[in-house]
Formats: sequence, structure tokens, C-alpha cells
Amino acid sequence: MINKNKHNREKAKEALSADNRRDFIKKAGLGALGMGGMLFLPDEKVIAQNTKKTFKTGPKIKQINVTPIAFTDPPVLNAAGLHAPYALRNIVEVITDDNISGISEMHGGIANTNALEAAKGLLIGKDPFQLNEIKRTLQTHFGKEEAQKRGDAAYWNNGQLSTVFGAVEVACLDIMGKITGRPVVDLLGGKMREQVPFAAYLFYKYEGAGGKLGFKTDNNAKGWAAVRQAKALDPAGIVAEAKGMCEEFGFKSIKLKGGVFEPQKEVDAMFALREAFGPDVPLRVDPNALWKVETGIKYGKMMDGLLEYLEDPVRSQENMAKVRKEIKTPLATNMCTTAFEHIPSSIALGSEDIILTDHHYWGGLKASMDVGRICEVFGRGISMHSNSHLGISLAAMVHLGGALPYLTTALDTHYPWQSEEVITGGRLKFEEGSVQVPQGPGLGVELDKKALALLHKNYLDSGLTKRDDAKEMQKVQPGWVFKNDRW
Ligand code: GKR
Ligand code: MG
Repeated sequence: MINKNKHNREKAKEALSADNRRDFIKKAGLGALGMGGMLFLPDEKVIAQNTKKTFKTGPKIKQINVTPIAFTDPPVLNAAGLHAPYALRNIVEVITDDNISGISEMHGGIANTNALEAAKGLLIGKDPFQLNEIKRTLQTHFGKEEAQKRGDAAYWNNGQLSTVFGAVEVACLDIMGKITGRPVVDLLGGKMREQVPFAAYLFYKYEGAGGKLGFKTDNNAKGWAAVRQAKALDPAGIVAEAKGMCEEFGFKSIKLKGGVFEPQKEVDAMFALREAFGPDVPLRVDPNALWKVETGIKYGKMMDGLLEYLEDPVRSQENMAKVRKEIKTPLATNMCTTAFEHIPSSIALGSEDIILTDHHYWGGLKASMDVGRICEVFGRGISMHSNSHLGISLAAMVHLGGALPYLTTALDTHYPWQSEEVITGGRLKFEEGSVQVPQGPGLGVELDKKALALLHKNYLDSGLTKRDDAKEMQKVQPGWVFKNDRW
């Protein structure tokens, strides 16, 4: 042993002599000269063989399909107005030259469809493993995204770099998972939990099932499907909705989408939920930044001790920081800190306690892992925002939720409001409010081509090309206008 070590030391010394230094660095760079490597220096031939094995060129993207779809959505209310009878999404399928297909789901609307169509030509021939290069390529076309360009508009209608790249990245990760035989969660660093917890996401709503039925209901509906079509316009209606949803999905936390009625009425609904569910069920309310600063402080104080967090009571990081200083309840956001460029001012101002990440607009799953890291470093909590979505998005959210080392609260999902699917095997299951991280390679869900065609037909028949909640609201309340700070 002693002799062997002496021999290796001499070999290492020899390797470090001036003439050989470059060669030594080359070998070290290939990983041959860790301490283990010093014991058995592989010869050039072995290194060459291993190198070939390790650095196999990936497959190339041969084809990208973008399919706009529409699925039934009930008439739920929010600060921006009313949901249309159909919610829109774009389904992306990336196919490699060896016929491996990766899928993802993106915000709906023609701007996003067009942006994805434009991206297609740039990505054919690219290696799906080369995500940095793919992003750079998209950046040359879409320009570097500037957070201030997003303004107050619903950023998911815009078709910008982060949304397009997010969609492409998820599909590429699905491909990588299928090639390596590993679930996406492993490509994000590995599983931190088997089950990912979600919250019941309540909405005020008019009576109606949405879709073809619109404001009408299906008399044969049972259980949650029946509750989902009932009206919920007061605290009693919200409690009944919460009970129906929690019974069906087993959720252990509850969120109410506010910004619909004057604040006192929404605060009353939160107290009614507390009364009905008791102190062990965490509660949140999200007025989508429709309150003025003084309103945020007044009702924030009223709900101190009641809420797990108050989500976006007011607009802008400055206003959030003002409210946060005055109340004890933690503040969460998916509106004032929505991009990496927002982080420095978020930290400087102290605008929120929790960031609700969303891979659909933060720039993908890996970027959302980075958001998690930033939150950890700066003492913020992290959770997840959602919009109307189907199972491909849910699977991606679950892989991300499974991988985030530091997840502080249950995630948002609109999934219970939807009844259709675009994946094989039907709707994903919730157990006790959680979804199990899919086990199969990649996302672990597959596109149902028949369902895709049907939902695409829905899109064409619906006549909708973008989400416009204000327009839908005006059909019910003529003259209704969106106001930035209504109360
Ligand atoms: O679907 O009506 C809705 C929500 O209001 C959604 O658009 C929001 O983005 O869920 C969201 C939120 O938490 O702000
Ligand atoms: Mg929100």
C-alpha cells in the first residue's frame, strides 16, 4: 500500500512537471485525477472511450405541434370580471428525430399560439438537452424580457420569452426524462416529498356549469359536480362550496379568490370559513390587488390571526410594503414580484413574505427551483400560483412541488373547476388534498390525441381567442369596468 502511494505521488509529480502540465490539467478536467483517480490513472484510450460514452450527442428536435384548446369552465368571478364558459390553453408537443415526444401546457390565447408558432422554426434541429442554447435562441427572437413591459396587463396573454421558454423547457424535460428513464422531479434535483399538497381554491360564482350549459345546470350532476355549478355569492354559498370541494379532494387549506365584493363581505366569508372549518385549516384570501393601501391595512388588521397569508391585497411592491409594515399577517404575491428582475426591489422594500411561483411565467421549472433558492436565502416562503389548467400543467406543478427543498404552504390549483382532460387515463387523482409525484419517466403523463382533437374543436367552435374576463362580465352587467383600486 505504502509503495503504491509512493508510486502514485511520483506519477503525480511527474505529471506536474512543466512539459506535462497541460496534459495533467486535461486529464483532471476529464475527472481522472480526483484522489481516487490518482490510484489508477486510466490511459488515453479508456478516457477516449468513456468520453464518447458520456458526451453522446442528444437527439434533435424534428417537429413541434402547437394546439390551442378550450375546455368547460364555470362562471366564476374575480377582480378582472367573469370567466368565459370555456378556458383556453395551448398544448405543445416537441418531437425528436428518434420520435420521442415531450409535452407541455401553456396559457391560452392567440398571442401565445402565435408566439409558439414563431418559436417553432427557431428550434427545429436543436438538441432538447441544450436548454441554455434554446433559451438564447428564443431571446434573439423575443428580446430580453423586461419585467416593466408586463405592466398591469394579464401577463399570460402576452406571449413573451419567459412564457414561451417555460412551455418549451417543460416539453424538453419530458423528453430528457424519457431518454434517461427518470421522472422530471429527478432532473430538478430529486424528490423531497412523495405527495404534493394543494389548497381548495374557492371562487364567488354565478349559477351555471359553464361550457355548453353556460349559466344553466345539469340536473343529473352529483357530489362536487353538483356543488360546482351552484351559485356562491355570499358567505353561506362560499362555505357550501368549500365543504363540497374539501369533501371531494380532501384539501387541508382553503383559499378564496376575492376582489369581487366590497371588502367587509369578503372578510365575513373568511370568518364564516373559520367557523365552519375550525382553527386547524389554514385560510387565505386574494383580492388581486384591488384594495387601496388604507383598505389593505384596515381589513388586514381585522384578519390578523385569522389568515395563513393575505395574497396581493394592494397593487405594486411599494404599496405591499406599506401594508406589510402595519399588519401581522404574512403577505403573499403572484402580482408584484413575478420576475427575477423584481427581486432586488422586493428585497429592498420588503414587499412580501411569500412568493407564489408559477413555472408558466417565471421561465420554466428550473427557473422556479431558482425562485425557491432565492426565497430560502432571503427568508421568504414559497408556494405556487395557478390559472385554469389541465393535467399536463398539474403534472409539471407536482414535479416542481416534489422537488422544491423548501416548500412552506399548500399550492394553488384550479384543477377541481375543470372536468375534461387532455391526458390519457383521465383526470389525475387527489388523495387527502395531495397529488402523488408521478413515477414514470418524464412528466409521467401522455397526450390523449383524441381528447386533444375534441378540445381543439371546442376552441374553434367557442369563437374565443383570448381570455377577457371584463368582456364576459359586461355581458352580465352592462357597463361594468375594471378598476385598479376599486376599494
Ligand atoms: O382564474 O380568475 C382566476 C384567477 O383570478 C387567476 O387569474 C389569478 O391569476 O389565480 C390567480 C391569482 O392567484 O391571482
Ligand atoms: Mg393571486
